[in-house]
Amino acid sequence: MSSNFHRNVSVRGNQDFSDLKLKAPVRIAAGALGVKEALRHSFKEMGVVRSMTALLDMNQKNGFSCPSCAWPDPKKSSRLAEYCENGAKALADEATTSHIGSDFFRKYSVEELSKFTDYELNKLGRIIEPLVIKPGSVHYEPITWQEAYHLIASELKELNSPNEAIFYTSGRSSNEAAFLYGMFARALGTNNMPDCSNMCHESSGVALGETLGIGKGSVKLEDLYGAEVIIVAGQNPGTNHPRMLSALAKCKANGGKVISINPLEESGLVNFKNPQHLKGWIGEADHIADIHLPVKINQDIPLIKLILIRLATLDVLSRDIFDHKFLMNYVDGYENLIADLKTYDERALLEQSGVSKERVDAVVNLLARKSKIVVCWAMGLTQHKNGVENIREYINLLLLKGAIGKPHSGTCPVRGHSNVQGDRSVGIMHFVNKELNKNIEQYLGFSPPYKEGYDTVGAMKAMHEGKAKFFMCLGGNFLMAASDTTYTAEALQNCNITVQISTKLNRTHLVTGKTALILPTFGRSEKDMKDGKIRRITVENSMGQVRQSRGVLKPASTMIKSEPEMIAEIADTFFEGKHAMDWKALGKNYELIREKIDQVVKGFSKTEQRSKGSGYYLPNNARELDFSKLPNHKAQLTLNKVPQHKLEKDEYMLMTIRSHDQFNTTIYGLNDRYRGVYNERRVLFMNNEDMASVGLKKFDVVDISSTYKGEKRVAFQFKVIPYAIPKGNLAAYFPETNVLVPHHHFADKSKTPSSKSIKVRVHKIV
Ligand SMILES: Nc1nc2c(c(=O)[nH]1)N[C@H]1C(S)=C(S)[C@@H](COP(=O)(O)OP(=O)(O)OC[C@H]3O[C@@H](n4cnc5c(=O)[nH]c(N)nc54)[C@H](O)[C@@H]3O)O[C@H]1N2
Ligand SMILES: Nc1nc2c(c(=O)[nH]1)N[C@H]1C(S)=C(S)[C@@H](COP(=O)(O)OP(=O)(O)OC[C@H]3O[C@@H](n4cnc5c(=O)[nH]c(N)nc54)[C@H](O)[C@@H]3O)O[C@H]1N2
Ligand SMILES: [Mo]
Repeated sequence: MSSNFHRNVSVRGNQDFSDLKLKAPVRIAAGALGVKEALRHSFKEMGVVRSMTALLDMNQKNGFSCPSCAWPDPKKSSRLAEYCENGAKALADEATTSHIGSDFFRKYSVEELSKFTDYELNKLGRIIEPLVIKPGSVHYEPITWQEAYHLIASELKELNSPNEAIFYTSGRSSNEAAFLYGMFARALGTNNMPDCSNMCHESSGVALGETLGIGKGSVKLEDLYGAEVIIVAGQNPGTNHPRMLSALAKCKANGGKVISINPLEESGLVNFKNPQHLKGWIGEADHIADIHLPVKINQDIPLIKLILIRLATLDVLSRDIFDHKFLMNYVDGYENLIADLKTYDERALLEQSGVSKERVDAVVNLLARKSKIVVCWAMGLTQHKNGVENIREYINLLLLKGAIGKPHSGTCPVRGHSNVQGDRSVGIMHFVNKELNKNIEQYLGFSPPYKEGYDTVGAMKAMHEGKAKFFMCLGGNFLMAASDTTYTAEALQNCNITVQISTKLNRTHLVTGKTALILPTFGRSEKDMKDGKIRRITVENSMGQVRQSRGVLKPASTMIKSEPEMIAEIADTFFEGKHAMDWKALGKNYELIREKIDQVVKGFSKTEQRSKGSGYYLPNNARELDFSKLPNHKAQLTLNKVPQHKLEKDEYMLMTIRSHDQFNTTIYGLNDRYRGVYNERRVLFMNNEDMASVGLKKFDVVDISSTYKGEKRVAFQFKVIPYAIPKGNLAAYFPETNVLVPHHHFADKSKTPSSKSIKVRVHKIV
């Protein structure tokens, strides 16, 4: 395999096909099969004793917070353990007893390692000592922690400006680590803090900020239980947030209805067995979605507009479909919105949405008489050019119905990484928060920068153009997570140094700057001991609740360090002990970090005590109906354009989605049983009629290409499989298809890469 990259590394890994098999999709999510899968993974990776110790403490009050998604824990957690198959897989993955140290890296060069697939790289196990690869060398070798700190400090000192340094964060870290990391970047003098949420829920943050004055959701878990209608839009909870299915089932048991809006009929939404109840093991499955609207990719706006028009027509007659009292008191823009809705043609909207009239009728009839409505959403709405507008259109629906700031109604952007929301709260952001900056000056004693920094796509470009030379990552797998894989690889290789704080090996460790460091750290399930005591950290879940987390397992090695401690040591080495903040002390004692967070970050207070037990909620202005930060002190209805994609005759719209056996770029296995796919990830889901019309048969091998601004990008060799997906639409897995997303193809305002709407062509090669 030849490569254009230094050290001859490959950005793709081995491309041989495995033995692809298709079966009928498993339609029932979770249940006994889910538990069996979870235990199988755990026992294989960590053995029975370690597995049971960890699983019984996960998401329990004195245990640790699940490292997988950010779904909150119920008040009364079930004795059968509050975890799901994916949480257990994430745990097994981080607490695995397979380890790799310097011997391993002496044996394999980075070129050889880069031929492994992402699945194989992850399987190698935990990294157990700090490592460096020097310019001219092709092997990682051991380095002491002190040498690593000094290397980082000296590279930082060589920069012409602090803005040549970039500090990326993935959402698995703790509030304590993220706070120190963000404050170190600011103390150095830069706001270059891209984070995974730029690629994830940034569109939600922007849309919610503009319309409701807070970039987070407004509901608590209990709100879902009593909702009359829950809309699940652009989200696949059976795979990505399985514990959410219990909340949906509870809502239904209380008489609520669930509407799914998704190009695919995803398994968890069809049938669900709750493994936490006996009935879930032996009894019947709950049917979750009452109505499924198979919207075409990125046609949510026409669909919701149509629903709003139909509701508005009913409201003209009875005046009780919309909540006029609520609109009068709390909402701006009603007349404008109604006038705008009148300019659309219902038939054209229906046609564009791809949904049948009967199903739209059913949704209109249901919504007309209900007011307790929750909208849940994830990447199916955010990762489009108009991601911000997508979400604003759904918020229009909630505002018209008065479904904000009342029990059992509101917004529920379902977060991805387990602490992505906490990271942002405590200061990981590329933009400037003036209030935070003032508090930093007052309580931390230094002046933070006031110039906006790079977000993810900005960071890629800056490195590519040679404007940034130092790239550090607090977790994550930047190369594979970011768009435009080849461009991102070139960007990383332009750096003088890339530094990864990681648990496990991934491709970002192989396609690196001239020098690269791997600083191995604890997983959340592991005991972080200092002077004979276990230290605890805090995290914030998807609903704004802050709680403690404390590891229970023996760490993978005695040579790894905690994230807060190593960040503090780096800062202390850089400042040579001379800085307004006492970094060394903070790195030792996290209580001191929590004190600083309480002083500096709005809404945090007495975290030391209040994060114990089930934790505490951060303030939420939308929940209180306080819109004082917005124009006229009111929530904002918005006018959102219907998207026009202008596809060429041979172009399709492709969305890049997750399989059931992965956590983002970490590939646990090659199966996606909920979609009936086994042993292979390079597959292209295609509508049967589309296949027939271009003469493609099951398992034909194709290349997929995208052409933007005259540049063609190709994802090589995918096997076509027939699937129930709207005509003209395609789906394939992320990150294999990230090569197709141009670095300049992102959402307006939020700059979230448009990884769910990529115009592509399909070329048969075999
Ligand atoms: N097991 C597991 N859990 C995870 C993750 C994981 O990789 N594995 N990742 C975590 C992270 S970081 C995140 S952000 C979340 C992601 O959670 P999801 O957003 O559920 O993940 P995706 O697979 O990206 O799924 C997007 C869904 O949106 C639908 N969709 C795509 N385009 C459109 C559209 O235009 N309109 C509508 N209405 N629907 C559309 C797709 O069919 C798919 O069902 O999950 C988190 N939890
Ligand atoms: N095409 C396309 N691209 C996408 C998406 C998509 O749907 N389609 N989704 C986007 C989304 S929603 C997200 S959130 C991003 C994800 O982007 P990232 O957060 O950058 O990627 P992950 O795959 O979650 O990172 C996995 C790595 O994190 C490290 N890790 C795991 N646990 C820990 C820990 O406890 N501490 C530390 N320090 N490191 C740890 C391990 O080394 C592991 O290899 O990808 C985005 N990219
Ligand atoms: Mo995410």
